[in-house]
Amino acid sequence: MRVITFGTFDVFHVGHLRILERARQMGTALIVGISTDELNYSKKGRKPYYDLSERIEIIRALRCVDTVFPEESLELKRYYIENYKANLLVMGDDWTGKFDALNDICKIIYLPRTPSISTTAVIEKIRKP
Ligand code: C2G
Repeated sequence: MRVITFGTFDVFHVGHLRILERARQMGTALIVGISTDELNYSKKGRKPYYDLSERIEIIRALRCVDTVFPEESLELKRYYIENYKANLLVMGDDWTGKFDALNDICKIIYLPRTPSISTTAVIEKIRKP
């Protein structure tokens, strides 16, 4: 089973690590689409703290990750899944139901997010005097 997942993974934290490790355990290879800075801006209305090349470098270095590529648009999932020959799409449960239309080409699993941690919370905590 080749697993694919997507995300920005800005200011990498343990919630990111856990979903990647869980996704990898569900198959034999893990492919990760990393949102471009422009896609993140369109999703969240702000530039990521780390730019795409830094985020790619970090994710690529993880033991649980086999392949990384830039995710340029949310609408290109079908193309990416076919291109990377993935047969399982894993997403955090904040996306539950959003990608179900792809179930004709792959299995889809939404995993629970790690509670109480997010990139925004980390940045706010560091900023506090
Ligand atoms: N995540 C998690 N627990 C957290 C925070 C994040 O499990 N506490 C998961 C998210 O559910 C997601 C992954 O980590 O599956 C990456 O999170 P983000 O960088 O916030 O990615 P997101 O903006 O959801 O991008 O094509 C879809 C998008 O590109 C997904």
